Amino acid sequence: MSQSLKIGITCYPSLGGSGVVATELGKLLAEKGHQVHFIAHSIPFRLGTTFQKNIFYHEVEVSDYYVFRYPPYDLSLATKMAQVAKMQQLDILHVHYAVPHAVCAFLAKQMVGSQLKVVTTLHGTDITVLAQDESLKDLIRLAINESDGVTAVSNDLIRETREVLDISRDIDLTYNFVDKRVYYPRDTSALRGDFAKPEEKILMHISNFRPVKRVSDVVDIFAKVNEKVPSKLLFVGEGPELPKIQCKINELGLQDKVHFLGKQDEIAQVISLADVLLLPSAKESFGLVALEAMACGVPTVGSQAGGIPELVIHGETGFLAPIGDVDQMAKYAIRLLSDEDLARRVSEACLNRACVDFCDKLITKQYEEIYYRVLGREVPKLDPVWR
Ligand code: GMT
Repeated sequence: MSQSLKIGITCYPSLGGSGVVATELGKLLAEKGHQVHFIAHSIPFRLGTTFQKNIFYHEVEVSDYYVFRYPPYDLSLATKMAQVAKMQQLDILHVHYAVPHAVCAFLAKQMVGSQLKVVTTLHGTDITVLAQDESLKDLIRLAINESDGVTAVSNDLIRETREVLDISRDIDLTYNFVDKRVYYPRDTSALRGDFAKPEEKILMHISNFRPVKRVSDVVDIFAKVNEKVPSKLLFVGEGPELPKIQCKINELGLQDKVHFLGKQDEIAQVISLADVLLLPSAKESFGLVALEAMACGVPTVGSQAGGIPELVIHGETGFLAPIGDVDQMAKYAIRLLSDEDLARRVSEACLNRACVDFCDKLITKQYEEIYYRVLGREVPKLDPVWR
C-alpha cells in the first residue's frame, strides 16, 4: 500500500486565517508527495492559478433551482465532497472551520462510507462566536463528535470547545505555522521612506476590521505612543469597522500620521516595515498575523485574549495586557520603541521562536500523524530530510 495519502481539503477560500492555514498546509502536504484535492466554491486565494504537482481543485457549483428561496450551498458542498471522495478514493477529508464544513463532511461520509475519515480543524470563531448561538450549538457538537479526528489551533480553544459544547472527546493541538521560505525579515530600505521619516517608528495593524479586533483600541494606543515617540500607523486589510476608524482618526487629528494600505498579498514584505504589530483583539484563538510578524522579527503588543499568550511570550517575544487596557499596551509599545537593546533582543527571540516552535515542517508532521492515526495505519518513517 502506498504510504502517501489522498486528502480532500475544504476551507473558506477567500481571505481569512483559517483559509490561509488550510491552503498552506495543502501545499506542504503536496510537496511531501500526498495528493491534495481542494473542494470549495472558488480557488483558495493562496493557491495561485499555476499548475502545481499533486494539487487539484474541485469547484462546488450551487444549484439555484427555482423552488429554493436560498441556494443550498451546504448541500452542494456535501454532495461534491462525496463525489470527489468516491472518484479520487480519498483517505481523508480535512475540513477547516466547523460551520458548515464539518457538518458537510459528516453528510459526505454518510454517502461514501466509514472508510472515509474526517478530520476537523477548529479555528476560533466557529467555537467562540458560532457555537454560542443556540441555533447552531447542537449541530456543531454533532459535527465535532462525529469527526474521526478533531484539532484546534490553541489550548485555549480546546478548553473553550469543551466548555461551550460540553464535550469530552480528544482534541489534538495543532498550532498555526509559517513557511519560513516566505516569512523572514525582508529588506525594506527602499520602501520605508514612503511611509515614515527616518526618525519615526512604524506601528502596524493587520486584520479584517471586524468588531472582535477592537481596531478602535489600536487608534487609542497609537495616539498615546505618538505623544512620546514620533511614529506612523499603518493599517492593512479591509472590513466593516474601517469607516468608523477613519472618522476617529480624523476627530483625533491624526490623519497625517496614518496610512491605509488596503488588502495586501505580500504580507511578509509589508510586515517587515513595522517596528511593532498591534493586536488588541477581544477574541483571538491563535493570532496568525502575530506569528507572521514574529517570523519577520516584528514583536506584537496586544491583548491576553484566547490563545495569544500561547504564542506571544510576555516580556520575551512581545508584551500583553488585559483586553481593553490601552494605557498599558501603549506603555509597552513606548518601551519597545525607545529601548534599542530591548527591541533587538525581543526581535531575535521572535525569529527564534517562530522558527523552532511554529515551523511549517513540525506542524505539517503533526497533521500527518493525525491522518495516519485515524486511518489506523502506522506512521511511515517520514523522510528525515524534508527540505
Ligand atoms: O481572525 C479572523 O477573524 C479570521 C479567522 C478565520 O476564521 O479565518 O481567524 C481565526 O483562525 C486563524 C487561523 O487558525 C487564527 O489564527 C485566528 O486567531 C482566528 N481568529 C479568531 O479567533 C478571531
